[in-house]
Amino acid sequence: MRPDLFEAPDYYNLDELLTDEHKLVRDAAREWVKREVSPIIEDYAQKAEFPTQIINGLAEIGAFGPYIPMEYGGAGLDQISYGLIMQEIERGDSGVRSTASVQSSLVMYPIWKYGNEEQRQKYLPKLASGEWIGCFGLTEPDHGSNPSGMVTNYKDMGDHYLLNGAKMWISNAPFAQVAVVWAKNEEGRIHGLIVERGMEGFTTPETHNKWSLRASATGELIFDNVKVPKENLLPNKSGLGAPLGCLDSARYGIAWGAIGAAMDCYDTALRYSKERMQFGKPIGQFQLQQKKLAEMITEITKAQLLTWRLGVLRNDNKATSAQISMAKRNNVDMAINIAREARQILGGMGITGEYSIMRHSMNLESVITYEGTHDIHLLITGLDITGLNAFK
Ligand code: TGC
Ligand code: FAD
Repeated sequence: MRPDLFEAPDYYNLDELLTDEHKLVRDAAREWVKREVSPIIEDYAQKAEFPTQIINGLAEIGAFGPYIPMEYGGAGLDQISYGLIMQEIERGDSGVRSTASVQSSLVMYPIWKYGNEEQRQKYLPKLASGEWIGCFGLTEPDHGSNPSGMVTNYKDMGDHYLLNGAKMWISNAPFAQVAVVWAKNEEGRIHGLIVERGMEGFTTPETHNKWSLRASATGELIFDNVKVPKENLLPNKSGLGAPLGCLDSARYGIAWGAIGAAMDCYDTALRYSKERMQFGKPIGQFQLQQKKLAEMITEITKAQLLTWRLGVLRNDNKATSAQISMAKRNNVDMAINIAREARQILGGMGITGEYSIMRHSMNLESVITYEGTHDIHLLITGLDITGLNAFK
């Protein structure tokens, strides 16, 4: 892969809306991605392997629990800093951002919000430092968009719970030490359980042959009469709203992350369009190529404004789930379209691993599917504006 020459587009001077702390956090993440991720990521994607050597660096830039209080090892940052870290990491690769999203919003968040003090003290500092990596088990083979139908269940055996079932498409599963697993009790109520690697009957086979998110490890979680200690139940929230609350936090991070992927594709295509000569001119001088680039920067700028505003609402605890859903859907769709157009600007070179665009393009096929598909997010907005529920 070529040297990383990334320069971030900021067409509407949005830096003026950021505090010094935001810029410091973002610039540190940007430098780290240039130094540690860009030089190796294409290789790892080609090998379909997660680069575990970057885990310490992710912890150091605050990517594990950016908004978790410092008393639990988190970085104690606000929601805009959290978003900017996700943007920079996904500028490098969506799979690396996935690992950070899962760790922060799907593992640390539920332990922080729904766990008791002993659970927070036991797990959060180790997750923040990257000593432990976590995963989040909601999706099942027969229940993806409709997690309320899940069949994974546990029974109260007096001194422990007995967990049975299976989860599918789980990011980080093959190497995670800790899994936050959503399962039904005997009354059919959904609860979160912390399952640890090494518990008898718990296995995590890896999912192979992915064409997307190749630098992220995906797997199954299989529970065959797993004895889970009673103290591993998350006591402070139950029902589908508990896992969906975690998704709000993760979807918000993805909205920022998708901007990073789009910025990288745009920046690469812009630079290439000024260097590549055809018919005696740089291709950037042709009107058709300028139209593509002009539309890209317009869409990126709109997404930046939408997402910054969402960050302000989240800092004030005012963002609704439907607002978060809209930003996730819009920004991922924006990024996938930009990746496709940017790839065309590079002609044949666009399909090679010399440039990041094809990898972003393939990654975004997962990003537009996980954390709620594009269709599901359209229906969430539809329900919010009409009051009519298409899911029931
Ligand atoms: P519904 O009846 O609407 O809601 C059930 C309860 O949940 C509450 N609720 C929420 N709470 C917090 N945040 C949200 N976003 C919420 N949305 C709903 C709701 O108020 C209700 O509470 P209560 O107290 O009345 O019981 O549920 P439904 O069964 O009709 O489903 C709605 C639907 C389809 C929108 C939901 O199921 C959904 O979002 N489906 C998509 C599934 C999904 O996103 N799965 C993601 C799996 S994790 C993942 O993909 C990780 S990728 C990892 C990576 O980044 O690498
Ligand atoms: P389905 O729900 O079967 O949907 C198939 C199609 O039907 C989609 O186009 C969908 O939009 C459409 N559809 C479904 N219902 C409706 C409806 N009511 N109206 C209109 N259209 C509808 N899950 C986790 O729990 N943890 C993870 O860490 C995780 N990581 C993932 C990593 C990767 C790489 C991938 C690909 C997925 C991951 N997921 C994870 C799972 C992800 O959340 C699901 O794939 C997603 O929610 C969609 O579920 P599904 O694949 O079963 O598709």
